Formats: sequence, C-alpha cells, structure tokens
Amino acid sequence: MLAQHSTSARFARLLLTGAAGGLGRELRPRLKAYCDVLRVSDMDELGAAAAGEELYRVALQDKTGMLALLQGVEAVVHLGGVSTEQPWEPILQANIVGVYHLYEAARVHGVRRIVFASSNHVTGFYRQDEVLGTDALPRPDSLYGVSKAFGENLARFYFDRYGIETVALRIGSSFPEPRDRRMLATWLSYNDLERLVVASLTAPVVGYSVIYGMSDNATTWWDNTKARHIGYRPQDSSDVFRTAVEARQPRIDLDDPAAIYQGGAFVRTGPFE
Ligand code: 15L
Repeated sequence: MLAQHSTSARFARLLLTGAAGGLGRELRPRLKAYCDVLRVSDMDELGAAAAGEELYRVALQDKTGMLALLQGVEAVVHLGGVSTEQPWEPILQANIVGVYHLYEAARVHGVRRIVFASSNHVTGFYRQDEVLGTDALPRPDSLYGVSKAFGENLARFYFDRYGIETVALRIGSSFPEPRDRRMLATWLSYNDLERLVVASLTAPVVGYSVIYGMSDNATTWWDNTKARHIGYRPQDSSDVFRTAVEARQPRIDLDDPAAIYQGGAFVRTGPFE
C-alpha cells in the first residue's frame, strides 16, 4: 500500500532517474500522485508508459541526453547510478561524470531542487557504537561511498554557487524487511522512503541539507535532529522484525570488520582488478 504523504504540493513535471532500479521501481507508481507528469529515466528497459508518464532511456554519462532529460522539469529525484561497491570505471562514469551532467543540466534549465540518493556508505567507516549527526564528516567505506561523498559535495557547490537546492538522502537499507542484524539499525521501509522523498521535495526551504534515510528503529547510529526542517516523520520500525532476525542470525563475530563498522560488508568488499 502506498503511504500518500499528507501534502497539498503538486508538481507540474517531476523527474525520477534510476526508475528501473530497485528503489526506482518502488517510487515510480508512488510519485505519480504528487505530479501532473512523471518523467522517468534509466539506461535500462523501463516498460510501458503509464498514464501521465514520459519515458527516457538515457545513460548518466551521456551529456547531450542528460541535457534533454532535464528540460521542462520542476524537480528531480535522482536515484540513478551505481548503488553498490563495484570497479572504479562504472562508478566513475555513473556517480562522478553522471552526477556532474545532472547538475549541469539542472543549472542550464533552471531546475530548482534535486533530491539526491546519497548513501549511509558516505560514513560507513564510523563504528557501530557511535551515533552520527547529519553534519558528520565523510568516512567512506568504499569507492562507492567516496563517489556519493563527491555527489554531496557537488550538490553543496551547486547550491552555494547557483542556488539549486538539494536534499542529500544518506539512505540506509531500503528493502521490504531488514535482512540481518545490521539492518535493524539501518532499515528504511518503502512507505517511509516515500515519506522521506516527498518531505524532501516539498519542504519550503532546504538549501543544501543532509538527512539519514531510516525508519523509526529502536537501534540507530544516526540522529536527524538537524534535519528537522525537512519535516520527515518515519512511521515504521524494524522492531517488529527483531525476533525473527535475531533467530536467523543468533551470533555476531565481533572480529569481523563488517560487524564493527556501520557500513557492514561494504568495508571489506573489493578491491576489483
Ligand atoms: C546502499 O547504499 C546500497 O545501495 C544498498 O544496496 C544496501 O546495501 C544499503 O546501502 C545498505 O547499507 O544496506
């Protein structure tokens, strides 16, 4: 069931990038409720256009394609790009070159706000016994995390220099349910993801803001107090899954870096040749 965040704000044309990805497929039918036209893009197959949808098959590294993609758009939800640790080249093309193309195209066409899917892996090398604010300095746990930190910095620059507003979502683990003990802290339900994205699109003034994307979980490593102006109120919690998760994973190996650091297995993935 869709969450239908309570807002009267409605966009003429919203762009959702990465619409064929895991979270993109979730958000695509949900975002339609908040706009007249939903433009969706991906380098992969997007299926048939639903009523009120425009489909664009474009890769982030295609500068001309990205320029066309952003034309006539009021705001962007940018989920596109590489979303796991991978070899350097795909990360470079999608998350560095591609994000630059996105912001440049936004500048050229006067787009005012971007909701940028950053990641908790920007701060994945903090320990699990630390609670971070949204102003925590990056400690990326992977090249992927480094690329998301680049995206955050680029967004900050485009606000300071050109006034394009961004909410950078340091998304935790957005899946149907938490898959392991780590995700009891990092889990973000799909309904809360929708609430977070819609709040980020509709908050009156965001400048450049960072917020962690998590549900109202009892265990948490992140504190969103300084992002309260966004008005995000999570309504789900990983706690309903705790007993089942702990039964599935009764023991934790505290010598494993994945159990020590917030980024989990990302801290020991790679290098790739
Ligand atoms: C991410 O950034 C990934 O996109 C996602 O696949 C998960 O692994 C998530 O982080 C996580 O930290 O669980």
